[in-house]
Amino acid sequence: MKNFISLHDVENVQELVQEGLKQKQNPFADQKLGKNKTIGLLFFNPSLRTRLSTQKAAQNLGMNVMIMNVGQDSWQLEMDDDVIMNGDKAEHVKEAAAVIGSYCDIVAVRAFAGLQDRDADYREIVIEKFRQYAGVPIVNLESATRHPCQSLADLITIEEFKKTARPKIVLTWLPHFKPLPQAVANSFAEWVNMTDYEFVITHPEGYDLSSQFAGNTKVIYNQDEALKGADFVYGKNWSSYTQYGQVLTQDPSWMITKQKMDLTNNGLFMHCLPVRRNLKVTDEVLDNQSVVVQQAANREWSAQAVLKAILSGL
Ligand code: SN0
Repeated sequence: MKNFISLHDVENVQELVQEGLKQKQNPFADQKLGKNKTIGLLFFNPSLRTRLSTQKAAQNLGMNVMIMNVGQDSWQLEMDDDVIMNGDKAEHVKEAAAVIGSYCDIVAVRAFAGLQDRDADYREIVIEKFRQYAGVPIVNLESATRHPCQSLADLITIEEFKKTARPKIVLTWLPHFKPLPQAVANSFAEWVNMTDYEFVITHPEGYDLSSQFAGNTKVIYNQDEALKGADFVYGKNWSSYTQYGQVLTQDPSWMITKQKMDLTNNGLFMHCLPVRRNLKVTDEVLDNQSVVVQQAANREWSAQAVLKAILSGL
């Protein structure tokens, strides 16, 4: 694999899921693969799981790891071309990405959506600039529109916990007071649509995801209706795509409760984390009917499968 920016970089999703499960069984089998290879992890935004799981995965493969919080530890980077750099950004991404790339065999980047300008976000300016100028493979650690490392871990988790060959998966919008990116929901929809699982999306009116990601997925605006018979309830808040970046409602009736889970087929709650308790989902569900910790643990194996695939092609 050359880069891991989106699903489109993956030749065979099921093979990558199986590779993740294989790495989990035997984490140090490929320790020689990454010897004397260096990965740089660049964070334009906060991270807990992504940072630690990717570092751990790289170390399991024998790699050296360098981590930088861009803009805090380093100079702030200018992304636009043809600008007079007389503001707060001291360095252009052209030089920064090329220099970082000269120290690294793989560069991994986290850069969330700004949620101000839909066109700019959906053009994926930051990760595309790194792809253009770093000169080495790029891994997406959540970009403006996607979070593929998360989606791979999600499919690994579903593979582990599914009780039938074709489980019913419901992606449900959850309430939140802050505008959050669509990236996790976009990616989840994109990846689940690569499987033959039954898949339904539910959200209030005005929260339709871009058709680029939702494809032909059935959308049900009544959450109770959508949850019926679900084996997995994948919760996430996102801000509006159509009224870009807006919080259109905070309707608390969309929070996942025990009563909501009672509509499912003894379903399991999933969430990428961080999750705000009793705003998006109740304590009761999170403590008794969820696999969020197992899902987060699988981020290590998802990252390891991805890094192994890239290292194998170097
Ligand atoms: C991010 C998001 O994309 O929704 C990262 C998820 C992996 N989540 C948040 O920013 C949550 C922030 C909050 O205040 O709840």
